[in-house]
Amino acid sequence: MQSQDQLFLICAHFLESECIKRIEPLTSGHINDTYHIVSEKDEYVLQRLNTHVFNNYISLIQNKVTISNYIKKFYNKNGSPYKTITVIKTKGDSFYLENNDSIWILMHYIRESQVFYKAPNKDVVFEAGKLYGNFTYATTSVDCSKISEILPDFHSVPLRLKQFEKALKLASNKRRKASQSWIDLINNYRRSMCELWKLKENNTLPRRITHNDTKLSNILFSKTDPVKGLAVIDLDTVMPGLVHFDFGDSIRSICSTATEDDDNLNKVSINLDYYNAFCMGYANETKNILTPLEISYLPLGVQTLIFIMGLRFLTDFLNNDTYYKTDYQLHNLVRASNQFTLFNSVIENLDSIKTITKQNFQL
Ligand code: GN1
Ligand code: MG
Repeated sequence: MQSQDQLFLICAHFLESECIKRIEPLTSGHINDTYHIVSEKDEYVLQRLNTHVFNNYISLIQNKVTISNYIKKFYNKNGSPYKTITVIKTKGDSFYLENNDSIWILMHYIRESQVFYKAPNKDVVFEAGKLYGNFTYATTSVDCSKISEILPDFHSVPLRLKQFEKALKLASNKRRKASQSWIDLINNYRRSMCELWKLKENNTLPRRITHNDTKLSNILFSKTDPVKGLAVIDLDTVMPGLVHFDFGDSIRSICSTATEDDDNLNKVSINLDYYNAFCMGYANETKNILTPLEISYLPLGVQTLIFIMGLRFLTDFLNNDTYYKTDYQLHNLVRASNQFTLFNSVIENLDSIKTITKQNFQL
């Protein structure tokens, strides 16, 4: 955590002539350090990028600027009700390099907004479906070769399995034993969960611009009208990918009956009413652009993305928590258990999930 004095100095590189009134940490992210800045004129989000995770930070910032500018133009042209992020420059660059090791970026804060960590009702879920569907819609014509793959193979199950196996070999007995039931689950599904990645690798499914972190709290909703979505934020992981990554990750986050950190596994399951509402909103925006083949694999996307997150949290637990920020010793194991419980619930409800998907996309 940076001192207030240090943060004031960093802000001055972006906002030379503005008097900063308040700086407060925003603590929900697992990777970067984020702050809410209030000046005499406006409000901002200041972020210190985690350069261990994002070592290709120049490309990350370029992706952010390219995609947000593209979306802004698209929204203006089409009279969209939505907004997007705006990256603010220092005198020269879109970032500030501090002491040759910390990379800082500043964005406008979208005012009168709020985020949800757990969906409060179906209307919010429908709206979330519309916003993430609209992200895919608005970026359909972006040339994927202009956007860098800043975290190569980010959603590759084969890569995540390799990382998991390495961690398993090096893990302490205690952590390995505590993970045992999930290790068995991983081994049962390891083959079937590689299928989506194969479809990507052999170009059976089209490459699109994907957000790659489509959790509920990456959508801003209006403070005064909570069922009105304002903007999709956190464009850190925008890359070329499969639409299934974004659809699956949304369902993982938005249609679970519990948050990702909940340690009461009895509370964790897939909410089918929410699944229906999300599909409805999502299909509204995307049904003219997604191909029937893409639509037919959406349920596999749901299973795969939940599996990946369980795997990544468990791997980090086995590695003694080196990647995600944690608040207590078993935090990553709790998160992994939560995700694998959700995964089992999706498997149990797979027939209904397939039917609801077909109905909404009119297959
Ligand atoms: C991380 O840092 P944050 O909270 O935006 C992670 C995502 C996970 C998410 C789980 C680069 O995102 O992949 O889905 O945590 N980002 C990275 O909440 O690993
Ligand atoms: Mg993120």
